[in-house]
Amino acid sequence: MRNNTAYINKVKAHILSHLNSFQHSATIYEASKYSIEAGGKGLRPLLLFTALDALGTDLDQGISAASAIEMIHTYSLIHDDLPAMDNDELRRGKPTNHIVFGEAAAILAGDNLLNESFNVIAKDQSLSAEVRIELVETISDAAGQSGMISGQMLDIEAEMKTASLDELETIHTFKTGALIKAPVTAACIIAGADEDIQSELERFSEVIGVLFQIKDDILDLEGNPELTGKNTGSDEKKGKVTYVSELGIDGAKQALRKKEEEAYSILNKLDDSIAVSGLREIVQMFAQRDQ
Ligand code: GRG
Repeated sequence: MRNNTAYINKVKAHILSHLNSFQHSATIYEASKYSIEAGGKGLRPLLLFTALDALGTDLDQGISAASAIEMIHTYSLIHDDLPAMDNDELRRGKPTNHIVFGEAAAILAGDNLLNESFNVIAKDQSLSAEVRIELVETISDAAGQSGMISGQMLDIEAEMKTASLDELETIHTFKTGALIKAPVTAACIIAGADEDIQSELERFSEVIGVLFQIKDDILDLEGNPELTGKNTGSDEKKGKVTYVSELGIDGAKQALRKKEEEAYSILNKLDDSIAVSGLREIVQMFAQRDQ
């Protein structure tokens, strides 16, 4: 796991070196760089490297896919913070991209990161053309209308009405879950994983995707604003339906524990075939994070 954490720095360096290699606008480069360097935890790259490790594959092979997913995650946060969406002035305790660079540059920096994410994979000569195409298909499915984009739209529409818990789960499966599943699928593609192992690992990623969101809602209410970079209770104040608003704080904590148990039980089943200890640490980290 420690080794995988070092790889997150490699990912950020890889993204910046890619962006710096052929840019024509200093503003777009600086605005893209600002959010890549703004202190994201790198959970999605960490998940990709940990899954690769579990599958016994060289972590260097995951750098382009991990970079692409982190770039898409970063773009989604830049756009999510815009006045037309969540209208947030702080992210990770720092001024949001549009506050520093203005709305037009923030929109373009987000667009830039999305487009360049696929370029990073296309340019990775260490992967076969077939693997690169499969990665582009998986990651664009997760980011586009089959995943995050639809989730974001459903979430915006849900603010106009009272969403049920089922609707909330659907929203998060697409909005947040898709980009948590993508690193695991990407690792399986790169490693050429056995079909059954891939399907169990994907089920695992779906469970920790929900766990991640429940924890996010708990932190939104109880977290330290200096660490999380958000106003405590901010989603509640915006009238959004959350796991906490639906289940109460104790119910949300119980739901979190249930997802933790489900994740561990999948890993216990996989224990004979792959090296699951790093993935166990990820469950712990997702459930116990304070930011
Ligand atoms: C605008 C196209 C578009 C999509 C936005 C994911 C998303 C869709 C918006 C983010 C809103 C949000 C705060 C959701 C809660 C879960 C989440 C994605 C939290 C941030 O992820 P972390 O904790 O972020 O991995 P860091 O800052 O560590 O990178």
